[in-house]
This record gives sequence, structure tokens and C-alpha cells, in this order.
Amino acid sequence: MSSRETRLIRNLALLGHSGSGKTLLAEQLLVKSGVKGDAGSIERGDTAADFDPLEKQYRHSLDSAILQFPAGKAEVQLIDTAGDPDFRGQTLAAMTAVETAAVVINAVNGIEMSTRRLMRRARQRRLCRMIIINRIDADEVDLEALVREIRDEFGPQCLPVNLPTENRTTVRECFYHDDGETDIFSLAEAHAEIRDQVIEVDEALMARYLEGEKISREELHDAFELALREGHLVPICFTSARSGAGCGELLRFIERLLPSPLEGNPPRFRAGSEDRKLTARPDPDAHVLAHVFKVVNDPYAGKLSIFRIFQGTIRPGMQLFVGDARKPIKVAHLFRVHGAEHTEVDIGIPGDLCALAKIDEIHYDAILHDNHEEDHYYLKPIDFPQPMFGLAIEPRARGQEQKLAATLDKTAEEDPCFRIEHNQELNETVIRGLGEMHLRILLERMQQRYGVDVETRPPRIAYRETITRPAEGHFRHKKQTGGAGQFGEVFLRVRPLGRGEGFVFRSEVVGGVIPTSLIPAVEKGARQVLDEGAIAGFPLQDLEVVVHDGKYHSVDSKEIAFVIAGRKALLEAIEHAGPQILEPIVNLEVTVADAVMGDVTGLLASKRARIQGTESIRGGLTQVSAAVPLSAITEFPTELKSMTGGEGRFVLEMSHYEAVPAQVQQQLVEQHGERRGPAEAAN
Ligand SMILES: Nc1nc2c(ncn2[C@@H]2O[C@H](COP(=O)(O)OP(=O)(O)OP(=O)(O)O)[C@@H](O)[C@H]2O)c(=O)[nH]1
Ligand SMILES: [Mg+2]
Repeated sequence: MSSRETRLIRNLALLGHSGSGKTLLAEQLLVKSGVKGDAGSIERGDTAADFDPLEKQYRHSLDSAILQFPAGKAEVQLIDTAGDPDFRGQTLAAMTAVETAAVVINAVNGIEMSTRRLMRRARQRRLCRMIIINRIDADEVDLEALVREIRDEFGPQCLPVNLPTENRTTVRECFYHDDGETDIFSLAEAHAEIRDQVIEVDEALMARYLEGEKISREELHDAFELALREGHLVPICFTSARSGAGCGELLRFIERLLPSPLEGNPPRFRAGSEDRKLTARPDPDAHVLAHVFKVVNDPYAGKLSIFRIFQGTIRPGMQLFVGDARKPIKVAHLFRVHGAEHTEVDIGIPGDLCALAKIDEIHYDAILHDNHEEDHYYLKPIDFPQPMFGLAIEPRARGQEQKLAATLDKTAEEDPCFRIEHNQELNETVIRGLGEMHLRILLERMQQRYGVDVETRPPRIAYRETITRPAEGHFRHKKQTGGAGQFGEVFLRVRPLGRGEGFVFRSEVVGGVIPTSLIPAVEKGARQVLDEGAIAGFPLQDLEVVVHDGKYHSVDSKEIAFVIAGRKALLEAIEHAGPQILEPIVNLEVTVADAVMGDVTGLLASKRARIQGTESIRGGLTQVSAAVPLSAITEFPTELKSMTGGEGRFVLEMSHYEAVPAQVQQQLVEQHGERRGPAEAAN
């Protein structure tokens, strides 16, 4: 029997703006827990979490990394995430594996863009949240002001559980203690505030407390967990990942007061098409239910799938199903991951983060289970940002196409915000990510790991076509070729639908003027137009097609006749329905030095951008957010680079589709005509 116990596990993700000190803080926790003798440094590139060569080179985390260490009697599984918004795919995925989101704030910079985003995401996923104010060693930081700002921004439930003291070289706990000197605030007041906040969640306890009764440590602990779970408390800790101040105390806090998998909010599973909601039970004897939150492809060790066990026990030798697959996979070896290393283990219990190696069938977001009752389970999906920044790529050397394709697939397995698109017609492969840096790093990694070199260029824009008003269309297809002829006649009408509603096809044909068996042929013809576009060769969307009349001939009416009639009738209808070309609009977030902010907003304004806000973040940087047509920013990465001396950064995500200006539409229609050539155009 293994001595692992779910109640002793503490799973937490370190989240926060890039540079807030997450990776260095993780180092300090490893040192304080005795796992490591000395803390590694970002500059030397010897931290446990940033083990990838590119992470060392860029001095930033690019992937999430799992670290394991003891905290007193507890066993911590910590996920150090990348703060960079380009790499938020894995960061968001890590949130599904933990009870607690620990959001790290750089005391020097204060609340930053990602701080807000991550606090919001963690709340949406019902995680217990805590805030770590790091870099308390820095000169000229106003920690009292920062705590007030945090409370203004995230609510009065954000309360310190310890306070810096002795000139910020250490901290003093204030949930269990009520006296002692501190550098900021009064310890007695901080103690009263957090006690009241915690006890408030339990009415009976509150009543006894007000009566002056003594509340036991266990009762306080349980109320603390409840307050965390309900979002009624967001504890704040202070640390310096540089000097180590507050890090030992953080470790003790993790042990004593952060939730175990038995205490956090249980994750919401769903099942089947009817979207039944289910709650996992962290019971070692229940059916196995585990969720794959991370996939890593090591060029030597192969594919590693890392999952969180929510219920049941996994042991080597047992069989597991992946999603609704009938064929089971065999658990040959079970691993636990620590930084770059993985160690074989003989058991995985509820709450554990474990890994399986070299199993092709497993993919990100898969559910592993051991009973067909759980075939159709899935975890409430994460709302990932839709990657919109694209690059068309091809291998630099001939003959590397296969290798490139395989490498791209591996990359897509690891990163939920990376997409590969193939445009058959143009024979073009386009990769999409959240920003230029995102794709640049992924391509560099492909080069380093697999020796695949690529050339890149801007891709074609994914325009769409739609209609703006209802119209009628009609076509009679009649052809006599030798023996049997072809005959089919279709009357239909079209109507615009709301943006994003897609395509609806209905039949209102009565009296069998077109036999029911041939209606699908009409739909097939209509769908051809949908794919090919009607005016400029782009897919059509947001319209309803209703076929309502027609004629058929008992001998000559074959499927093909109605496919053709359906297609041509729809083309005619669209011609009268005010066809319109739509273009993707993206939300762009640019971070630049204050000094060049004016130039950048000017540049964006010249690109049909709507500036939505500018916000000065500390450290001399400004963030500009804007909605801008994707087609207008093809040159933006290069322009931004020259404007900012390479320091400017941006990310973008899909917002919505909008009509293109009239002259752009005309150009696109003309280009399409030229591409098709006069012969085809006349067809
Ligand atoms: N003075 C001081 N420097 C710190 C502290 N914590 C981190 N740093 C420094 O800040 C820089 C960034 O630290 P990281 O730990 O890489 O930050 P991160 O949050 O992991 O950043 P990403 O991986 O990009 O998300 C490094 O140069 C650290 O040495 C601290 O408490 N005090
Ligand atoms: Mg880091």
C-alpha cells in the first residue's frame, strides 16, 4: 500500500504577468522544502521549471512545468505557468488540474493586464484564489497602497494572511496570530479583519464567536476552506523570490490552509449530448476519471500525456479507455513529473498529477476512465482565445514536406492555441497562433528539436461571403445527351441570418413537385455554393435557403439534375440578395514604451483600427487595445518592430466578422474573376 493520501495533496498553479517572479518563487519553495540545496537563477538558466533550451535563452517560461515537493506533511504539486499572453494556451489548461490559483503580482509593477485576466479566469473556473505579492525586497515599493489597489480592483475579500516585517526581510502570520511588529498596517487589525471575514461564512460559528466562545483551530481551518471555496476570501501573501523572505511561510500556508482535492470546488464534468452535469468524487474506490491537461512531445522520450486524476485509482497493469474509444489502452508504466524529469510510480490517487508515455491515442482534453459508463464524459471546456495571427509556411528544403507535417502535428498536440490549416486550392499551409512571438518560438523549437527549417510569408485572409436581403432564385436544368436526358427545376428563396448563425437549409415543397428523395440533391447543390462562394470565392455564411417549388420528370430526373439546379438557383438568388464580403476583425493588444505610444496609435488608426483603450502600466509601458481588420495588419509586425526597436509586443484574438468597405469588395470580386479566367467565369 502506498502512503499517499488525497487529503495531503495540495495542487496549485502559479499564475501571473510575465516577469512577476513565478519561476524564481518556485525555486525558493523547492529550497525551503529541502528538494533543492540552492535556488537556481533565471539569468544562469538553471531553474527546475524553465528547463527547455528556449526558456533559458529567452529567460521566460514558455510552457507550464510541474514541480513536486513536500510542505510539512503535505505533498505539493505546483504548476509554474508562462505569464506571456502568447503562451496562455497551456496556462489556461493548467487551471483545470488544480484547486488553487495563486496569482503572483510584482510589487514594483502592481496590477498588470494579465493579473486581471487571470483573476477573472480563475473565478470563472471556480478555483480557490490567492494573491502573492512578490519582490517585496525592491526599494521604493508602497505595499500598503498596493494592497488597497488590489482590494479596489478585486474586492474587499482580498486580505493579507501575513504582513512583511523586519524591514521586509521576513513576514508574520496574521490569521492565527494577533500581535507583533510589522512594516505595514497593524497586525492586530489585519488579524481581526481576516478572522471576521472567514468566520462570516459560517452563521453558526459566527453566532458562537460573537458570544465570545473560543473557536478551535480545526473549526477555523474548515471555515477558511469554505471561505476560499466560495470566493469569500482571497488571501494575500508577501514574498521575495530573490531574498527568500516569506517563502518558508508561504510553504507553511500551503500546507495548513490551502485546500486539498477533498476541499476545493469539485470540477464539473458533463456527459453525452444532453449535457448532463456531473461532479467527480475524489474517492479512490470509485471508477477512474482523469483529464489530460498537457501533452509533451520529447524528441527522445516520445509523447508524454499528463493528466489529473479526479476519482478512482490508477495502477500499472490496468486498462483504461480514452474517451468513447472501444479499445482500451494498457497502463504499462505510470509516471510523476518534476520539471524535466519523470519518475515511475506504482499508484495514482484522486488529486494526483500523473503521466503516461508513448500512447498515441491520448490527446489534450481526453478523459481517461476504466468503465464504459464514463464513455461520454468530458470536462467543461476552456474558452481558449481563437488564434488569428497566421503565417503561411513551407519547408526551406525540398523533400521535407512530410517531416514538416509530422512536426506541426506534434506542436498542435502540445499547444491548444496553435492551429494548422491547409488550403487545398492554393496548396498553402497556414499556421495560426496568438501573436508573432508565439509562432516564432514554436518555429524555432521545431528547428531545434526536429531540424525542420521553414520559410514564412503572410497568409491569405479568411474572408467570408454573406447576403443582406431576402431574394428568390430559380433554375431549370435540361439536357439531352443521346439516350436519357437530365431534367430538374428548382425554385428557392434566401434570407440573411444573424452573424454567426451559419447555414440553414429547409424544404417547403408540397405535393411532391420535387420528390422527397431528391431534396438532399438540391441541398447538395446549395452546399457547393456555400463552399465555393458566390461572388469572390469565399465560403458563404449566415443565410437560410428554403426550396419551395420545382418540377421533376419521372424518367430524366436524376440526382445530378437537382444538384445542378439547386446550385444555379442559389447563385441566382444570391445575385439579387445584396451579396457582401465579410472580413475577420481581431482584438489586438499592443504593449509598447510610453514614448512611442502616439506613433503606434497613429499607425493603427491608419489601418482602419478602432482604438478601444490605452492604459499605462508601470515600468514605462503602455498597453493599447484596438479592434482592427486582420487584413490591415499584415505588415504590422515589421512596422512595430522598426517603430519600437524590437521592443514592442502584441497579441491578437478573433473578435467577429464585419462587412468590408465597398471598394475592397469590388477589388476582391475582380481578383476572383481574374483567378478563374474568362472561360470559367462564363460558366
Ligand atoms: N529583486 C527581485 N527580483 C525578482 C524577484 N522575483 C523574480 N525576480 C527577477 O525577475 C525576473 C523574472 O523572474 P521569473 O521568475 O522568470 O518571472 P516569471 O513570472 O516566471 O516570468 P514568465 O516566466 O515570463 O512568466 C528574473 O530576473 C528574476 O530574477 C524578487 O522577488 N525580487
Ligand atoms: Mg516563469
